[in-house]
Amino acid sequence: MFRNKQTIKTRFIHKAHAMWGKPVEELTKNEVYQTFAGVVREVISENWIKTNKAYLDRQEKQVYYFSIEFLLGKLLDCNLINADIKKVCAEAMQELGLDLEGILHEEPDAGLGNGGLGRLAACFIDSIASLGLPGHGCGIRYKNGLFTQKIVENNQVELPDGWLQNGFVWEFRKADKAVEVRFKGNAYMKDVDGKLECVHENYYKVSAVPYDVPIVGYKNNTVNTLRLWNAEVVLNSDFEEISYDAYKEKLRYKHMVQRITKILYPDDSSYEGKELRLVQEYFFVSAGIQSIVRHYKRSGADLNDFHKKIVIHINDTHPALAIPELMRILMDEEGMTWEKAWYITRRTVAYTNHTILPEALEKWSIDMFKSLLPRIYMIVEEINRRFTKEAWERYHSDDKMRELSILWDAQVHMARLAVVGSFSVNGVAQIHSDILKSHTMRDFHDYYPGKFNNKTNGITHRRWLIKANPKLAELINQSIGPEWEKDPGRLINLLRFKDDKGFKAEIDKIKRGRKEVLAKYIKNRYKVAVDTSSIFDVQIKRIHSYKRQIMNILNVMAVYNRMLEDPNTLTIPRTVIFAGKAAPSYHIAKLTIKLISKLSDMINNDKRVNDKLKVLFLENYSVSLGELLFPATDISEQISTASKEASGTGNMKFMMNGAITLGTLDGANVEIRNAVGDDHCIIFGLKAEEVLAYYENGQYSAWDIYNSNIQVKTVLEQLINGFFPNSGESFRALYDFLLYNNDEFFVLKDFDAYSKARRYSGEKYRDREAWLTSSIVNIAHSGIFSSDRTIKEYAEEIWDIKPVKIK
Ligand code: 4GP
Repeated sequence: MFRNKQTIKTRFIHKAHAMWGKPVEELTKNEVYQTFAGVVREVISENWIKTNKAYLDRQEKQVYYFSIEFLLGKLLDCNLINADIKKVCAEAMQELGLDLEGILHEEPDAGLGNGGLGRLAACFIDSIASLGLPGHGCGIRYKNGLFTQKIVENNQVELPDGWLQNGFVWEFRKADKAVEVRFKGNAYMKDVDGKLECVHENYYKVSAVPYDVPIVGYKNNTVNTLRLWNAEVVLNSDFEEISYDAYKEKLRYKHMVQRITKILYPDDSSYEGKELRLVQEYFFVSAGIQSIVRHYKRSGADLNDFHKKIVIHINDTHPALAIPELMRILMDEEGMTWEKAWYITRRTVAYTNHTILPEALEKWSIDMFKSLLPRIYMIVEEINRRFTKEAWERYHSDDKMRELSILWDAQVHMARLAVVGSFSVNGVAQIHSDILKSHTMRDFHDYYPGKFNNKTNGITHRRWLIKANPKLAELINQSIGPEWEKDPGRLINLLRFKDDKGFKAEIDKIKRGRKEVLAKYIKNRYKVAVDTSSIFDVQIKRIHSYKRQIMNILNVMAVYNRMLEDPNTLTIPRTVIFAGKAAPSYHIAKLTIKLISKLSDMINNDKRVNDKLKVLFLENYSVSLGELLFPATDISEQISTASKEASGTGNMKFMMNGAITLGTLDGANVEIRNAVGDDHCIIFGLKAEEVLAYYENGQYSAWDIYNSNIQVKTVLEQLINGFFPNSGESFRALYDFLLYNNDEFFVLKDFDAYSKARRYSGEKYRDREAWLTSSIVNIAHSGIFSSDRTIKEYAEEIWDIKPVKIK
């Protein structure tokens, strides 16, 4: 009933009166946004209620996707598109004298994630709902998202991201569904009438209050739930006595509780930081599982069938405590035996690994773990005792135990716990899954050969094409019809147009238009004029040594050097764009930003080159900035050291918007290359096997390259020889990292191949017709990288869940 223009207008006016006591003309921009989003929220709620009821009635199996990050970005536009009310809303707003595009801008980004893993979770819940699958997200309602990045005098500065300041329109606080989570204290087993029972006492309690966010499926009436947990104090009678000590204790407790959901990624360089992260992990996992079990029991189903009706998918190891927590609930609260509880748990939990970087594989000191979660520790110890006993009987080998034991070297190894306690372990691209099996988790793969599988990542084409690039989506609709929106594999039909002059001209025009939009943004914000006929060459992702932004910028330095000698070096002007955040305590990453920013100042102000070359570092990379950048890009930089990037998903967003990949055979680049063919992407550099072999045989020497390659030597020396004015010794650490640390990520080794690939990309771009064909071929093949394909595979091959139709 809300779906016609008149009702939307009437609702809007009433809501404005009720919320602000003002007529529409007097509303501020933000008030307009909140009012409008409030109306949309009402439209969505109807189907939300229906969906929940259908799930309860039908008792279909459901999946819960547990993730410590959900990098949602803005939701309003996507909700309008998915609920199929964008057009009617735009008209209604226009008749009220308001502009929908302006309203959409007002929404803050929900930046509850660092990067790939968090954005993947957001794409997944969108696809789950859009495929009509019964599935929900479970995470943390951080009061501050990832920091806001500013570049001040070439340095990254981190400011708090208070995204909740004006409230979050999409959340529904469900105070009646709060649960209690317990920390610390002591736990022991006690004989009660001949039966051992666990006693956990002297713990402190935290109230976990859910905030539910509706996740709207694409034109299918399904509305699933993302449940985000907030930590709150438990008003406890113990504190009622108002002595000074009690008051102090109360304040201390309050402070401790509020910290839990205050920030996204506490600095874990200190003990307190690490402990807080573990607190967060247990907090949301315990709350999530308690609420699932409670809901399940209320539905009247038999707990013995839990695994037949529920899947808990853990997005990396941050939620791996789901395993001992489910065991705890089934045994301590539901009275099951160990054997029964383990049988159910191992059939309920599935695990995705997202990285093979050793520093990212979570480990906790046993001392910390045990003191924070005494009962959970007892359970982990018992899981490990039983597992290692079995493994010992099979191998009788200390070497094997070192690789397999969950408890080793005074640490709890979370990935091992996740493998032992789950029924499925998957990597996120074929090459990554293969490396997991052959290297990182080789011994586990030998032990449980059937457990490992691959699910190549994907991205939601609704956000990354339909929303981010509406003109391209419209052109596709006109050319192959709208069926691809529900079945993105059909984008392949665009191949028909790969040599069609008229179609190519349209593609060219759309890209040009998006480059103009980006150029305008850059001009307004950075006062730099960029040439829209230059190649937009873009690397946007977290700043990390293995992603090798450093190789990109060193190449720009080399090009700059050459241009000063020969102004005709660059045949086609190029605009090199970077964006991405560095973790606050990651020194080398912050220096990389500084180097980019310094060089950008130099080049953009150097009249000798700046009509041909520009370099930009765009601040505060976010989902919304990505939506501006992906459609405007010509060249997608995917240059990680082969074997290191588990998948990448930015690579998919670029190709879907017609950019050409310039990359190594790493992560999903391999599958992109296989799909589009060598003529439509640019591949260079060491292969994963070669990189892994160097790590094993130790035969790489960065100094050899430095001494034999004059270009490499020159740019490295420029880091320390005063080439950058007023920089003193700033960049010596980068120089040392590349040389004295023997260039762990093979930047120097790949440097020449990369420079050649970049030069080749310029030549390729010059042949406009061929370039546009490549662009179309990329868009046509991008359907397989829709997260709908990925989620179908999860649903069929791991979760065993089926769509539920909502009338
Ligand atoms: C990322 C991986 O680095 C990236 O390759 C992958 O595409 C993404 O997960 C989603 O699977 N990992 C993380 C992380 O973001 O925090 O480990």
